[in-house]
Amino acid sequence: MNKDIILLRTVEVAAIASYKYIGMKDKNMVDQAAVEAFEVMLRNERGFKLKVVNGEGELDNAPMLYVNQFLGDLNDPEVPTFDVSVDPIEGTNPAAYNFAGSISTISISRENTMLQMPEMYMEKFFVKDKYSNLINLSEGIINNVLRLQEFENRKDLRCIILDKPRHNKIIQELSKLGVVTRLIQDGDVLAAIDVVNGEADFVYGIGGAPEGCLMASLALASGCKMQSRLINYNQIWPNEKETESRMEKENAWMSKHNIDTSSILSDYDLVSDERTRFFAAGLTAGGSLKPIKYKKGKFFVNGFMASHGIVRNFSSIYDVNKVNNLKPDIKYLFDKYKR
Ligand code: VTB
Repeated sequence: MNKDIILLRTVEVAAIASYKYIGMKDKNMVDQAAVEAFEVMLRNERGFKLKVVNGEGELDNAPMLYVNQFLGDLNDPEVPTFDVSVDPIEGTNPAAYNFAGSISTISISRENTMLQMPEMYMEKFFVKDKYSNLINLSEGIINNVLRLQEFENRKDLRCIILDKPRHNKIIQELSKLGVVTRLIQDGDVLAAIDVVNGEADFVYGIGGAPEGCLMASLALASGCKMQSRLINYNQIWPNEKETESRMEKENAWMSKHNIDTSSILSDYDLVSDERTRFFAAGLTAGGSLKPIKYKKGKFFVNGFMASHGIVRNFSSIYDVNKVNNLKPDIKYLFDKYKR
């Protein structure tokens, strides 16, 4: 079967599996259900191999979807391998507390084209396709916004930004410039999907670096644009116990890759493959992706896919009885994660 459909189905089923734990205040349970769904859905697939480049962490602390794990067709040396960035649940907090923002997502690209990102913060600027040639993050976000406003000849651009204390000042500045901000608690990958779907003009803010690869794939696959810059832990959390040890790891990663916190990274620096593909499904979702609904034996899930400049939004219906008859792997997950 076509790997695009397989991956789309995988994120949809991962979202359905973790639906069991929505609102139960337990981030790990939500995540584990989705992680198992990925493993089960991909283990028997033939014709391609996936190598986890950005996943749940290193093998020591992540038993599944760990960095360098291979999934898919492990027995046939002839099949092509793809690099993968995967976040079984991006936004475990919104899922655990049942507010908008969580999705299940994966992106793939040709082997050895994805940068393995450090566990680190990243300043990200993701703009709609029309602005692709207009941005330059090295000039700072305000100068970029002024340029976009001039280009549009209006001030009320629509921006999505994480509502974190670290963004208080910039949120004020953007508002003063006349930008209409939408504040989200979590989930900047979903926010980028909203830009692709035309619900906002740009996403700006400091979030996770590994998710940066997913957003880079989305930008390349949809014709949008992303620029980013790594941010040291002490810039966000100067006084934490782990600040020093995290900084050591961050700095080691950066010197190994000849990147520092002034390097502006384009989407292509993170994923050097124009043919990268991006997949997502809404769990608690929000914005342009609807949350999962369950009614009378059917799951209603919003899926999303971007590749080669083609953007697709799906409304998928999983009839539990029919699927159970036809797909033993999904039946196993439906039974185990029945709510
Ligand atoms: C979160 C999350 C984002 O980055 O903000 C996280 O909601 C890091 O920020 O979607 P905190 O440490 O302040 O939570 C993301 O996961 C991804 O960029």
